[in-house]
Amino acid sequence: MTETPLYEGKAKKVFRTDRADEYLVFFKDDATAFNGVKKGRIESKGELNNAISSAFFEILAQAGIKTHFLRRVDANSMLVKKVDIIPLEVVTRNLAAGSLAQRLGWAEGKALPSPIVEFYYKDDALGDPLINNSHIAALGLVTPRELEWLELQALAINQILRQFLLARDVKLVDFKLEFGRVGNEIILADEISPDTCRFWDAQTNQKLDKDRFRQDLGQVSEAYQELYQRLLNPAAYKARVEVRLKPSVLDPQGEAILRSLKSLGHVEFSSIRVGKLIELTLTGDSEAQVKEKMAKLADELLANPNMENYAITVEPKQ
Ligand code: ADP
Ligand code: AIR
Ligand code: ASP
Repeated sequence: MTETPLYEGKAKKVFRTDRADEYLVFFKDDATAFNGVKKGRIESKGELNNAISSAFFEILAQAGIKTHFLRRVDANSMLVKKVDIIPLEVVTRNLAAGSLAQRLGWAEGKALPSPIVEFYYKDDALGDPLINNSHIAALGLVTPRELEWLELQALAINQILRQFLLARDVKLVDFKLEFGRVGNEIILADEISPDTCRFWDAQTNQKLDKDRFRQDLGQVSEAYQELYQRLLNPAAYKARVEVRLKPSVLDPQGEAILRSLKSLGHVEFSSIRVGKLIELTLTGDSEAQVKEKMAKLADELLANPNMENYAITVEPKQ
């Protein structure tokens, strides 16, 4: 590793490593807002954002999302795959806040009927302007197909993070992603942290992100710390396993009920299947991890794979 960074940005430094295809990313305590107009420092932010981003990248990788994250190296640094960053900031929103609330005159916290994905041109000199498909095509940043994929990827990531956070009593209000090219693939890069997301306490709407710095709300470092603590807590999930006989298997229990129904005069019933519903509450790391565990248990214990099919649903326990 060389001492001089290859690049120093507002929140991170990027270093070359011994390997041509890997970078070391160092998270700084420096904070800026409003395109660098407001400057400051947030105590321990570098360490916290490194830890928080690492945790999110791991959760996403478990759920099948390709990311640049390789491993956390020390308190402030992570090793990543080197990518060519696509100069697009992909913002996904679940609740109105920040620039969206301002642009459309919506109250902060207004629920959106479905998530909104926006694209901003990543260009500090221009102040990262909001752009649409036509601008993106004219700028030649990605192909229309790639743009569609980026939007779907952002929505998939939203689902994964939202569930994961809700299970830890945090609302994911909105977040910004950056993607990069490596070979002929596009993967998720940069960071996912309170610098790049809005997180609110699910009960009180208390802000646990950089808005505390932007709006001078105080307790900034404490909020980042609180968010990190919540990520570390194992969360509670409710799992439902519905077990049904395979269509080809006879269902004597069902047949008996059908006969009784008919003998009582309910001639309108013509078919029946009897199954079982198993509901369990358990702690886990993420919805994906819990689902995987339940599938394994269903195969081994809860269902008879020769005769029965099963369906698993997992949701955060509220
Ligand atoms: P900014 O450049 O906006 O001030 P940072 O201070 O966060 O942002 O600097 C980190 C820079 O590294 C960003 O420009 C980001 O796009 C870039 N970057 C993030 N991940 C990678 C990666 N895997 N490969 C190459 N560049 C990356
Ligand atoms: N964001 C956008 N540019 C830089 C960052 N960090 C993030 C914000 C917020 C979301 O994108 O942190 O989570 C939307 O920001 P805004 O300002 O457009 O409302
Ligand atoms: N990251 C941008 C900046 O540093 C925008 C923001 O977070 O408000 O100015």
